[in-house]
Amino acid sequence: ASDAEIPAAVDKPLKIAAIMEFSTGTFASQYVSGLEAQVEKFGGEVQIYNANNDLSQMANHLQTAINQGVDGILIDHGRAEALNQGVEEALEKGISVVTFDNDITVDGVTAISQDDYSLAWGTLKQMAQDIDGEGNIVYVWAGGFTPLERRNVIYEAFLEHYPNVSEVARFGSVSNNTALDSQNQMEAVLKKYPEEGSIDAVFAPYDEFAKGVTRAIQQAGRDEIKVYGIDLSDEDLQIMQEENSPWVTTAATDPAEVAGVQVRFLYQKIAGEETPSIYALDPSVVNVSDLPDEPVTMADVGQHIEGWGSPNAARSPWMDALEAKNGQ
Ligand code: SR1
Repeated sequence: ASDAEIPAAVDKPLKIAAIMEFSTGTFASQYVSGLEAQVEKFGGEVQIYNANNDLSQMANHLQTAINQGVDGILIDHGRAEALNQGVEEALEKGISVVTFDNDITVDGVTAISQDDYSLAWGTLKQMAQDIDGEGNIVYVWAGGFTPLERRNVIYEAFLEHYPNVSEVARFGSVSNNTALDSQNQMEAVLKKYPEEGSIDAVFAPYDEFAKGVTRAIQQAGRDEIKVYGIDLSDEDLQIMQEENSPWVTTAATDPAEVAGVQVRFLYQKIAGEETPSIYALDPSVVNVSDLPDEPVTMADVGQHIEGWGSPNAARSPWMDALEAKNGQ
């Protein structure tokens, strides 16, 4: 462990609030585990507020955290129009704020992302190569979520760049059961396009979308249709590694690492250190063909995918000492 001096402001059990728009799905559960692990390593306590996809509830949760006088606030998803006012109030009261996956741009806040533009391009580039720049595709998408809006910018550019690729169907919604909804919606599309070769690929830029469409394709016996997703979890890896799985490519970062970076920026802020206004983690493209035949998990995916993970982002020298002091 480093012997760097621990700043007094973080050398105590801090109270952190995590204000989340939703907590369903394997991305969110890995993200929450990552938050809890990093805060615990620093000897703090994190309270998770889940708004169940309700933006006004999210704003209420933010207000509650401010009123409780927490030491720092993490915001996950949500939209500026609902949260800007609360964020400004938190800063006025001296509470540090770090955001992830939203469009909040208030001075003094650090906003992190997974570089959604690279995520989308990584998986779409692989799709373009696999279908040789032409074919019929299905797009799964829902508006109103900052990461999906950013991925959509790249999708629109992709369609312009590949004029011989046609979108034959589009659907999508984010709910408490996004995977099942996507499965049902994909089943309807498959009924509308029953002939082999009528659909070449699906772009499903959220793993809950990708899981659902993969199940629908498998159950319809239409394994010739390939799925290009975004995100990765143990469950996703298992589905992708099934024999002849339609889901062949995904682009992702490690959600637990995203959370770790967000917590570390927050502690840096509380310690009075300079932090950037924006920070984007570097995603990787994961092709099933790059994985071995044996089952791979999130714990060992880095052994097969070059550049996976960025464990040292937002790490100050005193963080080792703080973790050692808290027995981690
Ligand atoms: C509804 S937004 C879903 C996305 O949030 C995170 O950015 C994950 O990557 C997921 O795809």
